[in-house]
Amino acid sequence: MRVSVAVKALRHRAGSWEMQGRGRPVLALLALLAGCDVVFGLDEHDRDQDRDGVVDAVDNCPAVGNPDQGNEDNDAWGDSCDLCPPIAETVELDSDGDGVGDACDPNPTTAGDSIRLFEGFHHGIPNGWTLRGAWLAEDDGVGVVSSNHAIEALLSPLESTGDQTVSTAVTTVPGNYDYDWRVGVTDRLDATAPRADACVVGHVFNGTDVLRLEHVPARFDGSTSFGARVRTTVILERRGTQLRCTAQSAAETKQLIGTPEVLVPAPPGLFADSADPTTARYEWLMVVASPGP
Ligand SMILES: [Ca+2]
Ligand SMILES: [Ca+2]
Ligand SMILES: [Ca+2]
Ligand SMILES: [Ca+2]
Repeated sequence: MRVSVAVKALRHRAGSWEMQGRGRPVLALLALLAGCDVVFGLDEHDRDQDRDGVVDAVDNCPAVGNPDQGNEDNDAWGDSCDLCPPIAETVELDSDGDGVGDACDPNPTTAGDSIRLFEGFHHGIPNGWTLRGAWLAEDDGVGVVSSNHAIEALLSPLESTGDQTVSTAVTTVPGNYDYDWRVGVTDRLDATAPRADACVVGHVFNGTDVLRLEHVPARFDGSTSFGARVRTTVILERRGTQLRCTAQSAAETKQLIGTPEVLVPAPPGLFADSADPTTARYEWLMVVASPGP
C-alpha cells in the first residue's frame, strides 16, 4: 500500500517531481513503466474502472458510470445497474437473463424486455421533460397540485411506439374535499386532443375509491381501497390492442383490462386529473419495453 500511495502522490504532482530530491525519480519511473496499478497489486481500493470518480470499493455500480450514485430503493445496486430499481432486493433474480429483474419484468420467463427508462427524481425534474401543470421537485420525488380537470402530466422525452409497461409509486393528499381525483401513469398522452391512455387510482365524485382506465373510455372498479394517503404502485401495460391497468398497495392488488384509445406515438409519463385541488407525490417513473407479438 505504501508504494501505491507514493506512486499516486507522484502522479498528482506530474511535472514537478524531478526537482524534489533523490530517489523520487526512480519511483516515478517505476510508475510510468508499470503503466497500471495491477503491477503493484496494491491499489484495489483506489480502482475506478468506470472512471466516474467513485472508487470501485464504494461504487454502487462499479462498471457503469453513475457519479450521482442514485439509488431509489437503497439496496446494494444503484439505479443505473439495478435490474429492478424501485424494489429493494438482497438477491437479484432474472430468470430469463434479459437484464430486467423478475420483480420488474412483465415477461419474467421470456427474454427480450429492457428497462428503457428509470427516473428516480433524485435531482428534481430532468432536462428535456415536458410539464403540463405546475410540477415541483420535492423530497426525492415530484409533486403536483391538480385542479379543474386540467389533466396535469409530467412527460418523459421518450416516444411510445410499441408494447411497454409504465409504472410509478404515488401517494395523494386531497384538499378540502376528498373526491373526484385520479392519479397514476399514462403510456401515451396526445397533447393536441388532449387525450391520454392512463391507469389511475382515485376517488370519483360520489366518494368511491376507484382503479380506473381513463379515457379508454373509462372503465373502473369501484370496490378498491386505493384512496387518499395510501401509497400505491400503478402499472399500465400495453400489449398490442390491449391495456392492463394494475394497482398494488400493501393491502391488495387489483387489475383492469381495456383497449387503447391513443394510437399515435406519444410520450409516457406521470398523470393527474382532479376537480378539487389535490396534491399527489410520485416517487419515480419506470418504462420497460417488451417485444411485440
Ligand atoms: Ca467508479
Ligand atoms: Ca459507477
Ligand atoms: Ca437499487
Ligand atoms: Ca428478466
